[in-house]
Amino acid sequence: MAIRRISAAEAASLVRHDDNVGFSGFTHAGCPKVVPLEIARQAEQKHAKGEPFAIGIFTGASTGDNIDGALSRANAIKFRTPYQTNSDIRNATNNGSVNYFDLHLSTLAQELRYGFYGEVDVAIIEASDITEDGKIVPTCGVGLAPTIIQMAKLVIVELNRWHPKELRGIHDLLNLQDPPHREEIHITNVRSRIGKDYIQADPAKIVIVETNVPNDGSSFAPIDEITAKIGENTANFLVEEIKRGTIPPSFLPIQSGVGNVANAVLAAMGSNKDIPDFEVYTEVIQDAIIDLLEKGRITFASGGTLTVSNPYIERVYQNLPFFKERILLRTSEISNNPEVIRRLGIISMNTAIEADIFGNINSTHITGSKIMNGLGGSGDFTRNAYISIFLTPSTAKNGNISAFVPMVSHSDHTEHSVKVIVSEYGVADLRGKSPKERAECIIENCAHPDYRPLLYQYLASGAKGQTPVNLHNAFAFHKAFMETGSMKNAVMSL
Ligand code: 0RQ
Repeated sequence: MAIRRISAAEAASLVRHDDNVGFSGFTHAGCPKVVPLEIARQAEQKHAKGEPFAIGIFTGASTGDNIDGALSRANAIKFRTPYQTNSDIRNATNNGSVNYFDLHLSTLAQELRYGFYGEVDVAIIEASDITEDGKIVPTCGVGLAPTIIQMAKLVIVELNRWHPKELRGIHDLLNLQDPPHREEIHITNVRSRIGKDYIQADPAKIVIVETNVPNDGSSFAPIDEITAKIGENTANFLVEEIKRGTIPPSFLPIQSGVGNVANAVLAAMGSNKDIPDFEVYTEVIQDAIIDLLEKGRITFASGGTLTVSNPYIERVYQNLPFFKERILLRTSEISNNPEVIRRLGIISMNTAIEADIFGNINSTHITGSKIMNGLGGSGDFTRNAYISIFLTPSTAKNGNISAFVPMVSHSDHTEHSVKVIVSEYGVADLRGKSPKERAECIIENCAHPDYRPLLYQYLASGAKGQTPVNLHNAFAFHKAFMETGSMKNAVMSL
């Protein structure tokens, strides 16, 4: 029997108040676009009638505005995990109207299967193709799709004709076995394939909504002087590591984080002649990776998503056979898997919001309390990398915020996992250094010169001990920013 085709409104009406809903995709790529908008519209109608309506949301990572934006504006979110970047859901989270909990992206699929977060009632999946016997081919981002399809009682497939059905073959899809006898994940190089190019679902639980809607991929900020310099410093550091033999001459696979800084660093690596052609094993494939695949500087990219701007996705789709030979899209459980990251010897490069002078990193919170985006995969990679690198401009907000502070206002990655920090001023190689040596290295090489005297003052005020912190002054920078609008006005009590 053919799978039932229904309208988006009819599909949305199958989602009930209090349901837990899993959405496919990772960032805006691969997310369903039409049904969530309808869910938001129907939620507003229910609220107007005084009826409750809110759902729990599981995703691969951030989503498009049609999910996080529309559903938070409609007050239709019971809880949300993991990682988000939409300003409306960020505001709703920070004003307490959305319950958001953050976790390492690699862990969510297995924790869903373990039952930590209850049932998955509905899976809503964007597909580029589907067969009548239930073989679902995702689009340009995968995320949790195999797990939520397996667990859900109802699978709503948005068959989006904007994506070519010839995408089939670009994915490597599977669910891992559960402990205690999980076998090794047999990925021994970035090109290894261990799964299928589709997800099998029981056709009896599928309904299809046909759509034709473009991605909402916006462009990256142009590379400016500061991000270009961070890129150059990172590339030069990697070249020196090759020269001293700590990175093999054939090089190692690269993970690069999300955002403008990471995009700029990849571009700088691509134009540095002393870095050999390289491979990428990452979660987010951004614009710079497409440029470098075309130039042959990147020879293969394994990721979880093609989070590229729309002109770039069109370039990929116009030359699909070329890119299918060079790109593999995996689930977040595999793209970010600690076992694989450790085995392949990934060099991780992620962006910090702030770092403290001892090497602890805050990737997620502004002045301790307000969430920015979330942890994403930064922890999956940082804790398991061959070398973990953090990148950051030395200041933010016209120089009034120093990215290097006495103590981070929120801690995501500890001094034990962070090996190298890079700013536009230079590179702090923290390997083999005591906390005091790390502090001097970070202040001297990475902090903005305007903040170095204050940071040295803080260090000098530190208590005797292994780590010279001063609990009276630890948040002097943040306090000065909150009270005067600039960390430059920090006062140390000595
Ligand atoms: O704000 O946009 O208002 O100007 O933060 O900063 O410098 O443009 O950097 O786009 O690379 O994002 C850490 C947020 C950096 C991101 C973060 C303000 C700054 C600007 C953005 P404006 P930039 P990026 C893989 C890995 C965590 C998840 C992760 C992120 C805005 O990289 O979310 O690594 N990382 N995932 O002005 C106040 C500070 C600030 C500050 C920067 N100290 N205080 N504002 N900003 N530092 C991907 C996935 O997991 C999917």
